[in-house]
Amino acid sequence: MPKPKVLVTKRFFPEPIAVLAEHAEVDYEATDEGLTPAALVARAQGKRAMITQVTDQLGRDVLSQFTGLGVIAHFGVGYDNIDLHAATEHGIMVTNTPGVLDDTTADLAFALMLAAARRITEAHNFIQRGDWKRWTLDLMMGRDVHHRTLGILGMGRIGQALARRARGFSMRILYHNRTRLPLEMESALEAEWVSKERLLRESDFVSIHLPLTAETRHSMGESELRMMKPDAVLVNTARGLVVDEEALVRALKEKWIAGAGLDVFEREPRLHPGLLECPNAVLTPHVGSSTVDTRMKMAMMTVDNAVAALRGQRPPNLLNASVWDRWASRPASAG
Ligand code: 8YV
Repeated sequence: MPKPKVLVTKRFFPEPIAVLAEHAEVDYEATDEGLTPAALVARAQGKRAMITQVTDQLGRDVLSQFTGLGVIAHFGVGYDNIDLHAATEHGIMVTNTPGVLDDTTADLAFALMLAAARRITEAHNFIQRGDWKRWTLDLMMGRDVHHRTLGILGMGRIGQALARRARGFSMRILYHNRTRLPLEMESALEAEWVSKERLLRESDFVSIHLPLTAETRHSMGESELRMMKPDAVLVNTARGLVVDEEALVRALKEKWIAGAGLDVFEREPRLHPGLLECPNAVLTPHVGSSTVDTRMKMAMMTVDNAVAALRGQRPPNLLNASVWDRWASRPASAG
C-alpha cells in the first residue's frame, strides 16, 4: 500500500518530520517564508494531511479548494487563522496543541509584567547606550508587582497558570471569563470573579488570555483602556487583534496607562510605528511558547494528531468532533 501524502507548509523540527516520514510521504516546504495561499492550494492536491503554523491563512476560500484533505494538524493552541466552520463543512478535521504550552506562556506573561513594572528593557538600553554615569536616588524607579492587583481576562488554562504564579507574589487576583470557574477552583487559585469593568478599574496589571474570535476582536479598545488606572500595565500574550493597537499607542503616549508588555501584535511581524516610540512598552516577537522543551512537545503533539488521523484513529486533540463522528459512522463500503 502506498503511504498517504502529507504537506508540511513551512520549516519544522527534524525529529517530528522523521516520525511523520515513518507513516507518510512527506512534501516538506522547508523554508521560513512558507507558502502563498495559491501555492498552498496547489501543493495540497493529493494530500491526506497538512501540518500548519500560525502564519498559514486557511480561510473559507482556501479550504474550499482542498480536495481529499482529511486533517489539518495545527502547531499551536490558537487556531484563529483557520476557519473551523468551513473546515467542518468540508469534512476536514482540525487539531491543535493545548496544554503543553500553558506554563511556558504564563512564564512569559509574568516576565512581561515584571519587565514593564521594573523597567528592565529601559534600564538595559540605558546601560547599553553608555548613559549610566552615576547612581542616583530615583534612577529607573519602577513599581512593585508583589501585593498588587492582577486582573486576568480569560481564565482558561493559561490564565490559571498565570494566577498560580501571581499567588507566589502575594498578588490579589481578579478574573473575568464568560463562564465563571467552579467555586473550588476559584478558592484554590485565590481568584475572584468580577465584571470586566471592575477588573479594568481595579487592576494594577491586566493580562489578556482570550482566544481571538469575532467577539474578542478589539475588545480592549479606547473605552476599556481609559477605564484602566493611570499606573496600570497591560500585558498581551494572546493575540494582537484582541487589542486596538492604535488606541493602545495613544494610551501609552498620553499616559492613560503606565506601560505594556506585548508579545503579539495586530499585523505581525509589522508593528504599529508608535509602539517603537514608547519606552514604556516592552515588546517580544510572538515567542510565548518558544522554549526548547515546549516547542518540541508542541511539534510532537502536532505530528501525533496527524498520524492518528492517517491511521484512521480519532486524533487526540480534535477540535471539530462532528467531522470524526460523520467519518466514523459511515458504512465501511464508503472507502
Ligand atoms: C505558537 C501560539 O507558537 O499556540 C499558539 O497559539 O500563539 C504560539 O504558541 C504559534 O501559534 C506557532 O504556530
